[in-house]
Amino acid sequence: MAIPVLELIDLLWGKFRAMNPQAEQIVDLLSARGDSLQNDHIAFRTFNDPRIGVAELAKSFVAAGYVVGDEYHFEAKKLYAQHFEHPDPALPRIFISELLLEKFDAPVRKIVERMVDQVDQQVRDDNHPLCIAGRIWQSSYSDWRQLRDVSEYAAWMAAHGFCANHFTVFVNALTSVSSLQELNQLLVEHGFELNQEGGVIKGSPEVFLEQSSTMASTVSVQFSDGVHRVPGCYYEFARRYPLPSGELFSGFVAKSADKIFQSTDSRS
Ligand code: OOG
Ligand code: NI
Repeated sequence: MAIPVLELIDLLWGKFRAMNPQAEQIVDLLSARGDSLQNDHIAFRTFNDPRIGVAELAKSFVAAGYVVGDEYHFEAKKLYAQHFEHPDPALPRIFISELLLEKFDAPVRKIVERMVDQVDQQVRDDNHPLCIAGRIWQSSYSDWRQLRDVSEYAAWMAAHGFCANHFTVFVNALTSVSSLQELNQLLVEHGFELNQEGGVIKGSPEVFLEQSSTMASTVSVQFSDGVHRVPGCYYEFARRYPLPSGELFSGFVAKSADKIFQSTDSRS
């Protein structure tokens, strides 16, 4: 029997919260204002190696009834992504991206291959889904730095592996703020640092989606050559607008997502 998807989401949330105290503080802040939070989506990252690619990560969600919604291309960041949605609107969307390894030179591919070769296919089954497996490889801080120079995304993967990269608050369901602007202002007043890339709010009502996110706070990671502080996870906020059909837009906007990825950029 596979882990029921709600249980899986709870487990993912528990790990995300432990790694990202910001999230807990933001939940507390909004709860104290009478809001209970709904998740718009949960995002995962991976490499396009067939052993661990988008399709592999999506397995536990597809088994639970999720279907592919749309796909997205990020030329400059060398990424490809798909989103998945469930017929039950109470379940969050799932956004999974993968780094296109063939677009990197041999030394970079070698570092990633050394990590992916450590993934034990034997321990993967319905009860041990890849999406929650954590960092199932040894990597060094020197690998991290080398990867960071060509792709912040690759470095993030080397440090953290498989976990929720971010959860996303569904802003439409909040009652204590009436816009994403108002939520952002509240967060800034409480000392949270927001991703400013391309403006705090990515998207607009015209593209039926507005998004903002915190900057990932740094966390200590045990690398094979010592403990180092690197960017961890972040929290995102999304407000959706109705399409001409009256239905809320359910997809993602590549131009906005491109900037949201930078919420885990290192700043030193
Ligand atoms: C994903 C960034 C894109 C969105 O909602 O557009 C995204 C990531 O940082 O892995 O989550
Ligand atoms: Ni997102």
